[in-house]
Parts: sequence; C-alpha cells; structure tokens
Amino acid sequence: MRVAVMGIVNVTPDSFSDGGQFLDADAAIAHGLALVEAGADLLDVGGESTRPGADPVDDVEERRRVLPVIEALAVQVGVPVSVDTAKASVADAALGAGARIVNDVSAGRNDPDLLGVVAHHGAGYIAMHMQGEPRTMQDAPHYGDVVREVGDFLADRAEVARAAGIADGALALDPGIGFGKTAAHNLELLAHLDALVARLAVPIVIGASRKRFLGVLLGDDAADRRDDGTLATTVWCVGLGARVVRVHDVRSTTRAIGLYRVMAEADAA
Ligand code: PMM
Repeated sequence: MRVAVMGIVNVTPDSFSDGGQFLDADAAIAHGLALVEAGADLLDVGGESTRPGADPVDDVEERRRVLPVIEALAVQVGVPVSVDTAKASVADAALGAGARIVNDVSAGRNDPDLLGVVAHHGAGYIAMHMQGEPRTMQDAPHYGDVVREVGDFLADRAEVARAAGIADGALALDPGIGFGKTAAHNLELLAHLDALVARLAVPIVIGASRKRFLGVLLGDDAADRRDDGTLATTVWCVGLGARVVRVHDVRSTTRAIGLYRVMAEADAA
C-alpha cells in the first residue's frame, strides 16, 4: 500500500520543534518548496501551535499567517496542500485559497461549522484524537484502555463527519500521538496501530515527528536529536498499515520508507 509523506510547514512563533523558523511567509513558502523537492506527497500548513501549553490564536491572525503561504504553495507545487486548523473560517478561506484538505486536531469539536465547510468544498478531512485541549492536555492524561478508547472516539467522529456530508473517500483518522497522552499511552497506540487500522477501515495518519515521548522512551530528551527516533517510529507505523506520515524531515522519511518497501516487496516475492 502506498504511503504518503506529509511535510510540515508551521507558520507559528511557538511550535515545539520549529517555532519561529518559518513565521515569515516567504521563509514558509521556501520551506514548503524544499519539502516537495525532498519528496513530500502532501504539505500541511498550520498557523496555530498545538504544542502542550500553547495559547490559542484568533482566527484573524491565523488566516494572516497561513493564507499567503497556502496561496503561493497551491499554485507552485504539484502536491495537495492541507491546512492544519480547527476553525471553520480559517478552513473556508484556506480551501478558497487552494488548500484541498483540512487537518483538524479537534476532530470537529472546536467549531460546529467546520465539518459543513469541509463538506461544502468537497475537501479531504483528517480528524485527530485529543484528550483535553492543548493548554492543559498533558496535565494528567488518563485512559482505561487507550487503544479501545481512541478507536471508539475516531469511529464516532468519522460517523459525525459522514453525517455532515464528508465523503467516505475524503476521510482519514489520526490517533493524535502526544495529544493528551503519556509516553506509555503513545507507545501502546503505536504498538497496536494494526488494531486501529483494521478497526477503522479508513486511512490512518500518524504524526510522531520529533515529539517528546521519543526522547522519554530512550531516556534521552534532547529535542534536537529526535529525528532518528522519528524515523524508527515512522517505519514501524508503515509496517502496521499507516497510510500518511506527518513529518518534519521529509527527505530521510522518503528514503527510509523507500527502503522498507524494497524489503517488503522482496519478502513477498
Ligand atoms: N501534530 C501536531 C500538529 N498537527 N496534526 C495531525 N493530524 N497529527 C499530529 O500528530 C499533529 C497534527 C503537532 O506537531 P508540530 O507542532 O510539529 O506541527
């Protein structure tokens, strides 16, 4: 099964690994172009940080950050652009500016109008699981059975999205690695990703790139040394059936997945 590599373009001052680097529109556009050159199949443009503890951004500021970047990338790259937003007004403007997918970390719970906007534009939609909200989500995440509960949530949100008029083929679901989860919760979700893939029967998106749990699992929490852990996690997820991987380092990811595919094909031959 083909796996799409989604390159991250954060137009934010405060994202946890690259905040501030691409706040200027020209820098963000150049970064998006470089990610496509490195092999990205999709670009995800976001204007509001969702890192733990982040403060919300209003919709005027979020549109100001993302629209010029989306407008430019949509005409300059041959791959679909998604907008990482939980706000209907931002999604509407972004889809009008050429984005084709809405990546919603709130799974439609932040803004009652968002799902209708996605359906109206006939756009793609990624619904992600999060326990709590970014400002407080890492305070005390708790689950009985994290794999079952995240699966229940995503199955429910997929139904809500379908009921709002989003086509089945336009939907993807994401367990939300790091969103209201301890390192142990993330590990359990990743270890049993195949169960979610089988249960949900729509493409699964995974965003583990440079997240803190990678360092926690290795007992080494240097934020600038998480790309190796990201690659291992990405290849693991591809092996268990993930269909989209959302990453910062597109070139290494594309190469690692390419090599994985060569080995999987040799195994099947
Ligand atoms: N993670 C972040 C932001 N958006 N969207 C999806 N679908 N899945 C994720 O895991 C996800 C996301 C936070 O990471 P960043 O600050 O590096 O963008």
